[in-house]
Parts: sequence; structure tokens; C-alpha cells
Amino acid sequence: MPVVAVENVVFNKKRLTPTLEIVKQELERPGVLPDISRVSVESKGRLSDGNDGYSIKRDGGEVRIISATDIGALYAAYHLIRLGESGREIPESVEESPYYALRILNHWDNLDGTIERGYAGRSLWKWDELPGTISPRYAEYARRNAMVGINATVLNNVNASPAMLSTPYLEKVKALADVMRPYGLRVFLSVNFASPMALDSLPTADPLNPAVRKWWAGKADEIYRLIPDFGGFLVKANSEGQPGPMDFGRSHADGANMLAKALQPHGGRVMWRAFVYSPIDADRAKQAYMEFQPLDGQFDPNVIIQIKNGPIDFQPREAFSPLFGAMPSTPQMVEFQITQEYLGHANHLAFLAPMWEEFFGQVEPSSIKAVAGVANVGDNLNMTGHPLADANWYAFGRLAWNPRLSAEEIAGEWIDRNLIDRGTAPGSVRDRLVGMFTGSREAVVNYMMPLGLHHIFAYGHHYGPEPWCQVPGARADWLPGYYHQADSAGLGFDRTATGSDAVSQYPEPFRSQYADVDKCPDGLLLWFHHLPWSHPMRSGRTMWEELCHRYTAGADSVAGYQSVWADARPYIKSSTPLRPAVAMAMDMPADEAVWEDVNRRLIIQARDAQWWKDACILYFGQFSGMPVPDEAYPLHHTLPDLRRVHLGIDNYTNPSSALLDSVR
Ligand code: BDP
Repeated sequence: MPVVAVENVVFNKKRLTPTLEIVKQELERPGVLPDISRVSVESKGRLSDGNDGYSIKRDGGEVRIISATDIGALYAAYHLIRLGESGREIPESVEESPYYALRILNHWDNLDGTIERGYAGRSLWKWDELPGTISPRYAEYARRNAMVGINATVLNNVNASPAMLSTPYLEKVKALADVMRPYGLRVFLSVNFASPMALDSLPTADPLNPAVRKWWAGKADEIYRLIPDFGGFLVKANSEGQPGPMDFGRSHADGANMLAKALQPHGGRVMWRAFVYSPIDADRAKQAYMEFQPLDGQFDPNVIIQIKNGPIDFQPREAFSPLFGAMPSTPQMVEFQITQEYLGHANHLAFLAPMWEEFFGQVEPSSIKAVAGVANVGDNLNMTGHPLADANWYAFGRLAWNPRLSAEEIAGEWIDRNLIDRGTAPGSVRDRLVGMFTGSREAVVNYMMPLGLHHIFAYGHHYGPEPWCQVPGARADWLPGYYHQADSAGLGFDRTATGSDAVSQYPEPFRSQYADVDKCPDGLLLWFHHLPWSHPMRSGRTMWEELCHRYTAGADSVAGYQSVWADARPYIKSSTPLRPAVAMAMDMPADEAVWEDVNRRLIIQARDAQWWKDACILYFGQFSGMPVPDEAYPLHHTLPDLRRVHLGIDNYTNPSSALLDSVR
């Protein structure tokens, strides 16, 4: 295909805003748009609150972009670039507008440079250098968000340091906001509810105390003086030891509304998280609903309740959280996790669009107001650790823009753009890559926690299997036994009326479906039911056999990824924008370096899958009293060996491939 540089990008304005300057630079990059000689951009140029949609009209080699806002024009430019880079024709007419007005990343970055549950290096934000030194990576980051339509970012961890709101840090935040603004990225901050006490020695953080309210109003004024388009606050309160209004005998609504009132004069908003579970008797899966549902209607209009997709915690598969739809008078948003805390960190390929597609199949997209994703971004060369994990950042943005896109479409788009050239790679190579992506999340579910099992990880780092894990003094609901309930009678958590009755929190038709063992989907069976090992499954297998079958299938699929990847090797684009996580041999071309990096991780993933399979089959086999079916052999490890594996890792790093060597 002939590649013609766009010679002419013309605007309906003489003076270009910083955003339109970016539009110009992007479209004028040589080779970006095949066959296009002229682009005219008509942006009405309203700064904010307009819809950032756009239309694109093509007439032969000429393209017109029409948008209400400059950011809309930027999104249109990236749309054109996406088409160009993925080898697609520019259609005669494109009409796009974002489904959700707020499409936001949540960083769990700490001020000391570590990232909670981050696996792509250290924080991208170099707080020590800011505001004086502005790393070029900030703009690179903002650009990558704008390319997929993400328009907001929370810079710091929900386990928030009060120092985030101190004046020196706010000046650093301002510097970041200034870089991100032209890319349409609005900055938000996570706040620590006890900040007035920690920063200014107030005797209380009681949300009804006038001095506390004044403190927050003053802090909001200070922030908006520095950052006029500041987005607002994200709050984790009274959860996992974080301070909150309940420390002062007040409710979540009291706390959220106090912050909302401080932000309201400036147009800011509060995202108040519903991730709460106290060590009480109730099933952890029920607690957020119990605590929040009764508060429906009590929140100020600029408060939005941020709910994790599932009721436990970002497991490979969860039922959706029953809180969705249960607070009709309160705006809600979903929190997805892009970083793979429970899905193999940056070592495993787990393309997450199918998980989010599944969520939107259960929770009607129009019933929520916004979408947040916990970022998988760090300061690795490629920002995502696993080179293919960029596809999850991308998929999050695409689905926040349009939740009706299919996982398969998104995978295809991403692969064509980043991995292979559709024109030269054989269709079968592309099809197998797409299949590897779209099947990878189910593969992880199968080799880690099939049939609705959940949270059977090793304590703390959430990487390897430890269904046997016991930690003296630990909270029961942080330990696997709480969730799998394995005994000689069977396996799984009874959440029906005979058990915790969590099913009763679901609306129909889900309630009846989940409660009925014959109607409950296989993928959620052990989430909702404690079933005998001999329970007959739809497949004709017993539950025990099915469990072994799934573990085997999961491990087999990921072992097969290495051949898919080997076949793709000659076709990886030399122009791939992907990079390895860390600098590889300096003389290695990008495509080779990326290929090698991914290959290394696929090998780790296959070994880890075997580890999971062996650990779970051998451990649960002690209870089932039934033989391991032939298809599950060979098992590579013994249970006593696996029980000796204790990963020397913390929350922040990827386990090394040498992990299991000690037990071989
Ligand atoms: C869990 C993480 C923990 C987070 C917490 C949260 O293990 O590190 O702080 O969620 O979302 O997934 O607040």
C-alpha cells in the first residue's frame, strides 16, 4: 500500500490550542495515513463538558474531521491513526461518541515510588523530581490514554498518604495536570479521610465538625487555584484499615457528602468506593451490599459510588456485584482491575476484554454512569511489563468508550495495529493470535480457579496456588479455606438459602438462576453452591472429574500458546510500537525484542499453570477420595514439594521464572 504523508492539515481556526497543535503533529507524522493528502479539522473548540465525539468524512484522498471540542478532534485524529496503523481503510463516514462521559484510570501508586499491585516497574510519577523536571514519559502516557479515549486519571493509591494533599505535592500534581490537559486527561486524587488530622493536626476528621468541613473546603479551593479543571477525589474509607466517617460514628453518606460539598462549587466530584468488608459474621460477598444499599438516596448529586465488578475482589471469575442496580437513586460506576493482581501479574497473558464483556452482559451498561480501571502502568520501558498487557489498557479504554464492542473485535484491532501486518501475515496466524487472546482469560480461570472457585491464592502476594494456606491470627476471609470449603462432603461456598443466602441480594432472573444448582452456570457453580464431589455435571462428568478436566484444559491451552507465538514470529511487524519491558540487547530490533520478551513470559505461564493444576488437583484430591482421571496426567509435582514453595516476593514484583526450580 503506498504511504503518502499528509501534507496538509488545515484548521478552521488561526490560532491553535495546545490540543490542536497535537492533532497537527500527529497527523503530519510521515506514513501515518496511507493515501490521504489533506485533512481539514473543524473543531468548535469548546473546552470542556461538551461531548468529545466526532465525525469523519472521507472524499477520496481528503478527510474532514468535525467535532464539538478540540479533544474530540484529537480523538478523531487517533481514530484515523488507528485505522492507518492497523491496515484498515478509512470509511466514507464515521460517527463516534463516547458512551460514558468519565473513562478513568486508577493508579495505586505510592509517594515512595512503589505501586501497590503493580508489576511493570516503579511508579511513572517521579515525585522527587517534580515539579522541576518533567519526564517526557508523562506526555507519552497521556498520549496513550488519549489514543483509546481515556479521559481521566487518579494519580495515587486508594490507600492514600495524607501527604498527597500537602502544598508541595499539589504543586507536583499541577505540573502533571499541565502535561496531561492537552490530551484531554483530567487529574483526580485519592484522599485519606483523616488528612485534616495528619496534615494540620486537627483533633478530629468527623465529617460533621465545622472545622473539618472548613479544612476540606479550603483544601479544595487551594487545589482548584492550581488546577482549575481538577476532577475530584477518590476515597477508600473504613476499608482494610483506612480511616473513614465511621471512625466518628458517621455514615459513608456523611463522609462522602462532606467532601462533595467542598468540591461542588468547583464542579468536582467524589468517587466513593464500596469496597468494604469488616470481620463480621456475614459472608464477605454480602457485605458491601449490606453496608451501602440502605444508604440509597442519601448521597449528594456529585457523589458516585465506585463498585468493583464482583463482590469479593477482582478474582479471575466472579459473579457481578449485587450492589449494581440496587441503589436506584444513587449514581454508580464500576471499577475493573487492569493490573493482574489475581491473574498472573505481568507474567501471564490474560486478555481481560472477555471478562469485562461478561460483566456488561449481566449489568446493563446504561445502568451505570462511568467506568474506572486500576492501571497496569509502571515505569518499565513499555509501561505495562508484559508487552501484550498493553492490550488490556487498550481494551479498557475501548470498552469505556463503547461497552458494546466485542472482545474479539478489540483483540483483532489491537493485534493488527501492534503485532502483525494483515497484508502479509497468513490469515491462520492472525486467527490463532486472536484466539489466543480471546481464550486467555478463560484459560487462566481454568488453571487457577475453575467452576466458580475463588481466592485460593497464597497469602499476601496473590500469585501462586495455596488452597491449604493457614496463617495464624489472620482474618478468616483472607484465607483460602473460607472460600473453597473443601471437605469430604464436597467443595464450594453455599451462598443459597441453606448457606449465606447471598443469592437473595440478586435481582431476578439472576437470583433464581444462581440459587438453582441445575440452572446456575458452570462457571459460577462453586461460587454459589457447596456440591458433592460426585455431583453430575452437564458434561456428564462428576464435579471432581470436571474440576480435573478444567485444570488440565487450562494448563494445556497455555502450553499451546508457545507454538502460536512461534508461528507468529516471522510476521511480527518491524514497525511494532510495542517494546519489551526492559532494554534487551541493544542491537536487537524491536520486533525480535518483543518476541523474546513475550516468549519468555509464555514459558513462565505454562510452568505456573502446571503448578496451579498440580497443587489444586493434589490438594482437593485429598478430600474427594476419588482417583485422578487419566486425562489429568502427568502431574509434575508432589503435594509435599508444593507445600514447601514460599515465594520470596512482596506485593510489588513479578516472581521470577526460577520460582519452582527449588522443588524440581
Ligand atoms: C485488593 C488489593 C489491595 C487493595 C484493595 C483495594 O489486594 O492491595 O488495596 O484491593 O481495592 O484487591 O482497596
